[in-house]
Amino acid sequence: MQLPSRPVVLTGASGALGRELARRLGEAGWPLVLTDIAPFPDPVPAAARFIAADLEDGVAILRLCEGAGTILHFGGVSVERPFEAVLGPNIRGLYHIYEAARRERARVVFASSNHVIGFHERTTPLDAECAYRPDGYYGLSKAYGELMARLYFDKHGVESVILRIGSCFPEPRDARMLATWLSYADLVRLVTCATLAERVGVATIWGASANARSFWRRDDRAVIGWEPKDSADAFAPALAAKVSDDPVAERFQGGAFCAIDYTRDRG
Ligand code: 15L
Repeated sequence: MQLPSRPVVLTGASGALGRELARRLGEAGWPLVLTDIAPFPDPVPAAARFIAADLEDGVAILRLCEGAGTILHFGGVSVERPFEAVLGPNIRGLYHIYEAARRERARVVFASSNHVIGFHERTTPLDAECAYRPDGYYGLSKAYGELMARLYFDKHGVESVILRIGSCFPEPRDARMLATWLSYADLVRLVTCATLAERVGVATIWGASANARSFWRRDDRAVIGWEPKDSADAFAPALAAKVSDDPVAERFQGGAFCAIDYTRDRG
């Protein structure tokens, strides 16, 4: 595998996806700078180092990004939380990441989420340039991140690959994930292509494997030369009937996140 010529910072390294990326890219010999507010629970790969940092500490983020060519931004709050809990890591923290990218002329690979469009109905197929319909404060913070990517490209030429991740787990867990699942192996290939592609501008890509039931269609994957190799389809016999008893969760693409604190008339 081709190696990045400059160090690659990975935020959120101690989270589930961060650990997978650290392991797989570390095995390939990538020059990684791993960071997280939580300790890194695994052995640090040979060509990597781990630096604990809080995304809210702008000086620490600038320091650990020194010399970086790419920032894989997987840090921050990754599920629905109250506004005040999302604000620091996902809004101020994201600003620190983009300021570091601007200073280093680095590319950002941003772990966005399907929750930026969660309130679209499951029956509506979406292209990447569809309207934002965030399904909570978490999804809203990711939409802010996607717009931050636009701002920093238009104003400063900072390139971003926005990964609108569906459900990235070892295996799909329910009927919804037959549409939204992204395998770990497809994620690693996606991040690899996003890092190594020549020129990307701002590219937005649905982070889902090749699932026949997908809600998502056109995106910018050709820009980075990525195609998923895995699929949730083989899990359909086991999972097709695994649905919740909440009509709001079942109606919208964001699933259970849509139903959290939902006070609109359901009638
Ligand atoms: C996400 O953005 C979350 O980080 C993850 O925990 C899943 O809930 C996923 O979305 C999903 O929509 O399944």
